[in-house]
Amino acid sequence: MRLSLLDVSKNKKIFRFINNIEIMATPMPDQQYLWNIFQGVDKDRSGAISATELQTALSNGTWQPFNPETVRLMIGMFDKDGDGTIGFQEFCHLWKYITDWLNCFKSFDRDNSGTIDKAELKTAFTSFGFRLSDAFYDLIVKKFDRNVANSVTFDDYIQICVTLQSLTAAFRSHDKDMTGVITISYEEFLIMVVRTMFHPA
Ligand SMILES: [Ca+2]
Ligand SMILES: [Ca+2]
Ligand SMILES: [Ca+2]
Repeated sequence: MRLSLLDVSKNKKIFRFINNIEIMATPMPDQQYLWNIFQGVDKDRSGAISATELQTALSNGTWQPFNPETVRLMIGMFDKDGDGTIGFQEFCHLWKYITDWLNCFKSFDRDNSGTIDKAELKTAFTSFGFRLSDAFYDLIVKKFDRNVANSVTFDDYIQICVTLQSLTAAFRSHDKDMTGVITISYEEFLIMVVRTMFHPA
């Protein structure tokens, strides 16, 4: 199987993405402030935040529930002790992660519509170092256009960015000679997708 995603010069720029996020990164607020938020999210006062509690607390700017895939993705990333929930220390890192993503989202939502349209998405991804065709952006917006408004909401935006980053990293791990083209077997392809796309419930 032959896959071509990015050329060499584009590949090198992917890491700028992380730098961009750092530029926009907010300083960590004090523990008391975060503790108050944590207690507000922990509705059943169990001392930990479940996927349901996190989903309820988060808003994508519409009346629709926050994308459960994005919630699962974030719990998977920040549940360091692996108990399936988010404890307070884990929450502090998660809170910062969400805030940084929100700042990133807002900075690319040029018309302040609360959603990212195709042109805004293209500007965002181009600044992250991706060079992708209009057909690709059409596909992404069509796939995530939940409100039939040709745009992407905050929760889906996180999922798109994180998934694309993971897939690009997986691609790069096969692209040893940095040509932007890889040759992989069917099973290697499946392994790449499963590792990237599927997260334990
Ligand atoms: Ca709880
Ligand atoms: Ca945990
Ligand atoms: Ca917008």
